[in-house]
Amino acid sequence: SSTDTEGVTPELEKAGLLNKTKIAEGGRKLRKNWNPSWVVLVGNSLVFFKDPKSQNPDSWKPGNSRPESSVDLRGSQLQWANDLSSRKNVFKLRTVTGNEFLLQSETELLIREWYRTIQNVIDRLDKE
Ligand code: I3S
Repeated sequence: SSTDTEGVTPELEKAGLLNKTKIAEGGRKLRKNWNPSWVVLVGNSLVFFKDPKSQNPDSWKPGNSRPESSVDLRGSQLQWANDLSSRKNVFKLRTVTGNEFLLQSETELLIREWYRTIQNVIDRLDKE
């Protein structure tokens, strides 16, 4: 918005509702717990919100809403992971710190767009 100081607030790339479960923490396997999550891709981070009130594109802005967690995409890896779930349209995101998440949508086009957009950010960071 016009009140942002230029260069301080990173660019919002994408936001939307996906199903999410964390399956590993620091390389240690976790029990799955699927939940809907409002996912926001901003700058170099993927930010997760669970509060339904957070489900609008402004929620990522500093001070507007408290994220459940956030992931630094630098050095992260994406792969399709239909072998890791009975659900369709699933991919796995693995961070450099060994945290692993599955993200899923009932809508194939939507999950493909998320995959492509996140991969583009990872590729851009790899080149820096
Ligand atoms: O990969 P898994 O272990 O078959 O994943 C399923 C289980 O985690 C299940 O929970 P409990 O077995 O802890 O009750 C979940 O409810 C399922 O959603 C998991 O499988 P899917 O295929 O939905 O990712």
